[in-house]
Amino acid sequence: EIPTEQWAQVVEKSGGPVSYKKIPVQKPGPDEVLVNVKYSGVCHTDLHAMMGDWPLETKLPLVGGHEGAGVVVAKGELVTDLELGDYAGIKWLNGSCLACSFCMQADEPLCPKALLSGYTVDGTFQQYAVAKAAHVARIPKDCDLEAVAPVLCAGITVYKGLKESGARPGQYVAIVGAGGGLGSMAIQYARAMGLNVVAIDGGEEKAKSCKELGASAYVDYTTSVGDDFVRDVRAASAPDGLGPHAVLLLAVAEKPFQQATQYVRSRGSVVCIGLPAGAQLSAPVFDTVVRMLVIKGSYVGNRQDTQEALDFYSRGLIKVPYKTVGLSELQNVYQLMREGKIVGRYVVDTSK
Ligand code: 8ID
Ligand code: ZN
Ligand code: ZN
Repeated sequence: EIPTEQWAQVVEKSGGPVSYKKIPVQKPGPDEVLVNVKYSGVCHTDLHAMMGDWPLETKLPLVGGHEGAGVVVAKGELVTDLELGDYAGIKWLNGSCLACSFCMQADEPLCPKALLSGYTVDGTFQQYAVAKAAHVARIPKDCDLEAVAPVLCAGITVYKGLKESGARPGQYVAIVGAGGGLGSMAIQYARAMGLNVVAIDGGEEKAKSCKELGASAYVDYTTSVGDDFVRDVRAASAPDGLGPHAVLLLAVAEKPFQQATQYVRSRGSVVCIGLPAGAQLSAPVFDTVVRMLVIKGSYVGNRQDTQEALDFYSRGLIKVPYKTVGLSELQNVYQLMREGKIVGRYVVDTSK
């Protein structure tokens, strides 16, 4: 009953657009599963991949997508811990060697042989996608596949980033890009982890959404600028006015990466997660030294982070707004994303 052909969105050349067409269904290798992807979230990374924004080449032609939630419909002979009919999630890290020193220490996103869904291997903007069984997310049967899809990249990534920030319950975290896909998730994970959230983004619609999701304050970067911006973020953070204990940078713009060290609290951490094309990071050495700042990157999550992030979802702690459209409408989603008009996440339904 697995068809030989299926609908997919294919990037034929760097810069796009995507074309909606029929392509063959792949067969899983010995250590792989074939997942009938029901829903896939649309991450800004998918737009970067189509545009060729980053100093890492994609495969071409490319099927993007890495927040795919679906059902296992075939598996290779070495796969013993997943059954046909199980719910599974295909995430950014499609596979890794499991033998290098990074994999051995549960840093598998750093594996030099990592396979990336929707980038170096075909991803989830198709009805049937292949992934290494070791890395697919085990999704509990009582989960709604549509709602859980954005957890598979956005959720895992921000949860890991919050852990990497070192912020502890009761402390303040500034989330930059809080109204977008990762940002909306970050507000909810931060709240569930007992943190106070200062949301930073632009516009009234995002302000409303951030507050509904649990941010205690919102700073609009389009109206609060320069020294005012630094003062406003600090005023909205801890009552002592000394700034947030951590900053999660999720925006797709360089400027906020330059600003964060100005308002973060002394001994605080700045965690870089967003990946604006060609951006540079710079910070004054003097402040970094005498205020003992930490500046670091955080990249998706490992298998344990994945299951923990899903567990927060299962416990009902993560309810992020999403809109669902047919897979055939993916190019329109990219257009809205480029214009910064998306509040929360778009999810595509692969059946239409
Ligand atoms: O593992 C990783 N590090 C990882 C994983 C997943 C995604 C990194 N990413 C990267 C993506 O490739 C992308 O570069 O994180 C970035 C954000 O992805 P997203 O959340 O999927 O993008 P979005 O939904 O478009 O949200 C971006 C938000 O940033 C705001 C926009 O208004 C939007 O809400 N923003 C911008 I653009 N400039 C801003 C500024 N100066 C800003 N918010 C505050 N200040
Ligand atoms: Zn992503
Ligand atoms: Zn490895």
